[in-house]
Amino acid sequence: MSGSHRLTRRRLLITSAGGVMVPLIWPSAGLATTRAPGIPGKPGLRMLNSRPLNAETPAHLLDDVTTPTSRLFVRNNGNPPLEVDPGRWRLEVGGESCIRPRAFTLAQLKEKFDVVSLDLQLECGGNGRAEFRPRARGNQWTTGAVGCPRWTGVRLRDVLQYCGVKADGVYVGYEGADTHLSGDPNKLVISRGVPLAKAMEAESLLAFALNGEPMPMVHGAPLRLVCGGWPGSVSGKWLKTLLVRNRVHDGVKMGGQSYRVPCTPVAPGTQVADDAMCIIESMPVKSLITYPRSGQHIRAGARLALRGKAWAGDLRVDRVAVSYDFGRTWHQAELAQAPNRLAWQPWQIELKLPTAGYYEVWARATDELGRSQPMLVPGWNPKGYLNNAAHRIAVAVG
Ligand SMILES: Nc1nc2c(c(=O)[nH]1)N[C@H]1C(S)=C(S)[C@@H](COP(=O)(O)O)O[C@H]1N2
Ligand SMILES: [Mo]
Repeated sequence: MSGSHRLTRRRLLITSAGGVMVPLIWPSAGLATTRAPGIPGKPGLRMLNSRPLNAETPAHLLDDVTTPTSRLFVRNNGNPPLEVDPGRWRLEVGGESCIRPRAFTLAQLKEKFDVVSLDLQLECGGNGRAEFRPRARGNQWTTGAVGCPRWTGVRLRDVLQYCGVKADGVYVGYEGADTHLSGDPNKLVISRGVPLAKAMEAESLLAFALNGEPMPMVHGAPLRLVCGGWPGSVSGKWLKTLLVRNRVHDGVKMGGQSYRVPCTPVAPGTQVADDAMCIIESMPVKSLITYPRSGQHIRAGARLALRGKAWAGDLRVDRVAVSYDFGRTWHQAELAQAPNRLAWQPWQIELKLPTAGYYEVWARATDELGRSQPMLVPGWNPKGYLNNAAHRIAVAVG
C-alpha cells in the first residue's frame, strides 16, 4: 500500500436505469480479483460456477485481436464427457430432411472437405445478465462471456450438401456428448440449432481446432459447431449428431423460456407465456473497452490511449464513439476491419482528458443498419438475455 498512486478500494454508486443504483467498483468492476480456485490454463478468468463450469473473462484480458484460448470464456450447461478419443469419434448426420444419412470420422471430414480457419466471435446470449432488475436467475455474467478466437474446421454447408438436404429442410439441430447434471444418461444437456440459411453460410463451421491446437476439452473436443454472431448456445460442443429438420428444431433448450425473449417488449418483472417468446437469432451490436483496465491512473496532461473491440452479430460495425463526460460529447474512434465476416473489430482512440480528476469513459458502437448500443440495460426479459448496454470504465487523471 506504499505506492503513492495505489488506489483505494472505494465503491462508487452510480444511478442508472429507473433510479437503480449500479455499483461501479473502483479500481475495477470486481473482475480484478479471481476467486479461488482458478481454472487450469485460464489464469485471471472469473469463475461463476464450478459445476457446471462457467467462467468469464475480465474486459482487460480481451485486448488481443484474436482471443487466446487461455482467455476464452467457458459456458457449460452440463458435464463435459470424461474422455474423448478423436481417432474413434463419429459425427452422425441425419434427421428427417437429410437425403443420405451417414457418419464421418474426423479424418474423413478433413479429407473430403475444404479445411478453413476463421476468427469468429462467440458470445453467450446471457452475457450482461447480472445487470437486469428484477434479477434474472442463472449465471450472473457481467461483460465477459464473449471472445473471438480462431477456429479451424470444415464448412457445415459442405457436409450438409454432401449428405443432401430435402426440399422441406428448414433447420439444423445438434446433439453433443456432454452429460446431464442429474446423472441421467438418457437426458440430453442441450440440443439447439440454427435455421438452414444460417447453417449454409460460408462461416458456419464444424471446428476441430482452436487457435491452431486440437480443440480443448472444455471447448468441445474433438469437434464442435461454430455459428458466429448468434447466441453461443447454437455452437454445440462435443458434437455427435447433426439433424436436418423439416421444422424448427425442438431439442432441449429450444422451447419454453430458454434462449428466447418476449416477442413484444414487456415491463420489467412480467411473467411471459412460453408461446409469447421468440428464439434469439443474430446478437445485437456491442463493444468493450479492453485497454486500459478500469481503475487506471494517468498523469495530468498525458493522453489516454484507449483500445477495444466491437461486434454486431451477423452485421458489421459501422462506427464506435467514446465519451468521457457522461455522454455530453462523443469522439469517433478509429475502427478496423474484421479479418473475416463475423469476427469482432478492434477500435482505438487517443483522448486528452481536460483536467485532473475522476472520469468515466464510455464506448458505444453502431451497426451498419444505424442501430447503436443503449446506455442503459435494454429490454428486460425473464432470463436476462441480450444486454448490450455500453461498457464503461473509470480513469483517474493526476
Ligand atoms: N454440448 C454443449 N454445447 C454447448 C453448451 C453446452 O453446455 N453443451 N453450451 C453452449 C453455450 S450456452 C455457449 S455460450 C457456448 C460456450 O462455448 P465455450 O464454452 O467454448 O466458450 O457453448 C454452447 N455449446
Ligand atoms: Mo450461452
